[in-house]
Amino acid sequence: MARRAAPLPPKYTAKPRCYPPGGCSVFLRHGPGRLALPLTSHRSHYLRMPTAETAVPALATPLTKADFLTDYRLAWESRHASLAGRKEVFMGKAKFGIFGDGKEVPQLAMARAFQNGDFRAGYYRDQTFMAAIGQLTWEQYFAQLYANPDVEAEPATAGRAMNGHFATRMLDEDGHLMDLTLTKNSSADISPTASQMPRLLGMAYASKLFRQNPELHQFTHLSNNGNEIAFGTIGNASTSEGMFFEALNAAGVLQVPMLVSVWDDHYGISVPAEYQTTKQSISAIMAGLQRDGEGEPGFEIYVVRGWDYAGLVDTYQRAAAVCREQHVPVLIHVTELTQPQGHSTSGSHERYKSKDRLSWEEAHDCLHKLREWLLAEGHATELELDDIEKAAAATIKAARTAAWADFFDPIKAERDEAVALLDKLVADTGTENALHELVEQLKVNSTPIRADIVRTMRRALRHVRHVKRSHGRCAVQRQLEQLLAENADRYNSNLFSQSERAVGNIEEVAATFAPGAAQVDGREVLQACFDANFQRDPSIFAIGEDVGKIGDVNQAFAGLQDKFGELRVTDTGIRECTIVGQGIGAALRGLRPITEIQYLDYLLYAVQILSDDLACLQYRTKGGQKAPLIVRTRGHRLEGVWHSGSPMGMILGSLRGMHVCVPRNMTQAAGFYNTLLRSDEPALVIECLNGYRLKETIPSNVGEFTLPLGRPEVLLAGTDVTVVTYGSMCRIVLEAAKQLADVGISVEVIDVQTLLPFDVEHLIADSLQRTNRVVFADEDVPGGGTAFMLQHVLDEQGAYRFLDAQPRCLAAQAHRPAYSSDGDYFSKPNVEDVFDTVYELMSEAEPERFTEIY
Ligand SMILES: Cc1ncc(C[n+]2csc(CCOP(=O)(O)OP(=O)(O)O)c2C)c(N)n1
Ligand SMILES: [Mg+2]
Repeated sequence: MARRAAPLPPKYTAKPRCYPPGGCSVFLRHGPGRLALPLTSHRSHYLRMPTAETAVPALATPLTKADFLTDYRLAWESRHASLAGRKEVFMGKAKFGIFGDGKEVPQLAMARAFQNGDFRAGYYRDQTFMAAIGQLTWEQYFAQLYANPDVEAEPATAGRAMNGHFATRMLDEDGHLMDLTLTKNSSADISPTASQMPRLLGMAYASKLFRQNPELHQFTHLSNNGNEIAFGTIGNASTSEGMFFEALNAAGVLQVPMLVSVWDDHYGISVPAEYQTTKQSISAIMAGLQRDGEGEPGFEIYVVRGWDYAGLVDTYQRAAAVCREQHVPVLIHVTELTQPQGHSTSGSHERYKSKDRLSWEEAHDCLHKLREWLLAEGHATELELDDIEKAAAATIKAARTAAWADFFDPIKAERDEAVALLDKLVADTGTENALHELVEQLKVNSTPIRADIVRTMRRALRHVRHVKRSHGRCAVQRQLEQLLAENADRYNSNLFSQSERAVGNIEEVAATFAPGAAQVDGREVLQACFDANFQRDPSIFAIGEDVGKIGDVNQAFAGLQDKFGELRVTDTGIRECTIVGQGIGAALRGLRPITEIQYLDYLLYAVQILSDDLACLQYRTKGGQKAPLIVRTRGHRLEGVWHSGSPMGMILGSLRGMHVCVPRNMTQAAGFYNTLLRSDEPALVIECLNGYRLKETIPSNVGEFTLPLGRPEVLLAGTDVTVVTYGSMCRIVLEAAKQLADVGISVEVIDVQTLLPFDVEHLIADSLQRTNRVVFADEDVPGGGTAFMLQHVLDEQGAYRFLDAQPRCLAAQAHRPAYSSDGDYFSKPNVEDVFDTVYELMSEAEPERFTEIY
């Protein structure tokens, strides 16, 4: 398709729609003792979609000249930071840069509406906002650009997440949530466009729960009666993503204090709005969300130009007031923004913007407009503003210099220390060799990175491997080990919780069974478990499709909504991605959600957000944030293509940082829930879809007993072959084992119980030491869950040495399972498949005793 030139913004300055009709609203209320901000009519671009008028709130502290100049200074500091950041990348001091230039002014207005206790979920343009709320220093900004791995220097991500990824630290050194009502909070940004939206919804939803559920009023360190707004920011082009629409619809349904700002610069990298958004206007197409009046469901929608400081401050004050007080979600479409330096350091925007567009952007640069406004309104003189701009440049220069020294000096010191040790090695071995050259290279490297140091030391030790272990060689080795440990902490730590509530620290409590305990349907075991946990901890709640009124499609929550109320056991729309996001955001704020995905096959809709957001949260903040969300689902085997899936390979490959429990029955599932609900880590629990009506003995301590994660259970002891499996395959393997016993083969059946973590004590290797033969069986496609188990046992546990026969994997067919009982038999591993696989192993070993069947 031939691309038309992007329309010039001045064309869409066509008559703004104003409300009330006939004129735009007044700016900050005039009043005695208050500095009113006169807003001349020609600049009055504050727009509002038609609705009942809300009162114009006054700023708690009216803005003064000093405030304006503070904002001006911040705006210019931010701009200089962007300009300097780009240069740093081009000088090779950072690998990539994406900056907030052109978006400064609306962020200052947003910051003025942001209060202690509020939360942000945003994206990479928000440096001005983060600085304005006092949660980003310019040194930290540069530290992140340089990827400084020191959490003191770069508290958002410890250099892990690339520049422009903001976050505040919400956990103390012990991994406990701090008092979040006292601070301005930002959840941790991620790169996938619009992925901040699901979490944003959850953070706003938490405010609703804190306000409306009296049982939660005791948690005063988490919320001040639900007064907190969750502020979201998103680029105009990213609103094309499905999860943007899903999150907005859900917020309208839920009526939660979510305030979304769209920074509209007309582009998404090189692609203009005509390719992104119907009518090229997100506010126009979302207009149907607008509520009809106070007390009615829906949104408040505002449109305001991004260079109109006065209009922006006014809009944000109004928007935040209605959002905070009435829990009405708000969309603020901030138009006419620019990108002075283009999208990022990856290329220049001259390639795809016309000359006219570029000159329009120059003329509408929000900083220039802010300057014009300050002068026109008499708030400052040219001289004052010139001085502020100069001072801002100096501030940034100093911050950049300090941040670089802070980043680079320790590396240089490490390099110098390494060189000193390596020089001794060279002295031992002479200079006429490759080792000498290697060390010289490191010595003259003017910009070494840590990999250069470690690489050189590893190669140096390789060179001297034949030399007698000298003092020098041992010293290099010791230093290398220390550096490897330090770098493991810098780059590989904090995937999981380090607190005393990490799953491994939860006290083990055995299940107890009263004599003659009742045999009940599996779903009743779960129901009793949830009942007990809901009573124990008021911060636990469950949401999902059909979870509320009917108590989930398999009835494990039956009756619990009646007992605990609609805010604890809650139906949601069909929206897997934001069901999970709702849980992530609420868990971040200290609540304990259980979010349900109705069937495992539909987890696909949520895998992206689980992977990109939840699973890596602790890692990407180096322990600065946590979201102990439990995702409950069911699957493995039932009927047909979309209700029988067991895509473990997908899960295991994408959810590192979460725990994955695969209980074989509902009692085991209850044990995992009891453990997880006492810990502070996120997990996925996959129940057996065909197990809810099977009879189980209910433990007398059904809400208290805990199961450790990562400990397999031997379901049947045997001596000939070990079969390693989990979930609903356990029953099939046990049945096959019975039939194999009839022909004289003794099978040891092991249920791994959890795939992540996997057999932490290497119990499976112990079993293989006895049986010397192994089959890994599950219902995933070949190369999925079975390959994962095989890698762990043979490679990590080193159990290949115990094997007398080729290890075997028994999985489902490589396609989705077909419908009907025949479809199941021929798609999924069945008893005969297990029997034959084990029998073949024994037939190989003792062909005369176990003669070939076929
Ligand atoms: C899911 C996903 N697809 C593609 C990208 C690559 N990408 C990064 S930013 C961007 C454009 C975003 O444009 P917009 O939302 O308008 O924000 P702006 O950068 O213009 O402020 C794209 C396509 C990404 N980060 N995530
Ligand atoms: Mg854009």
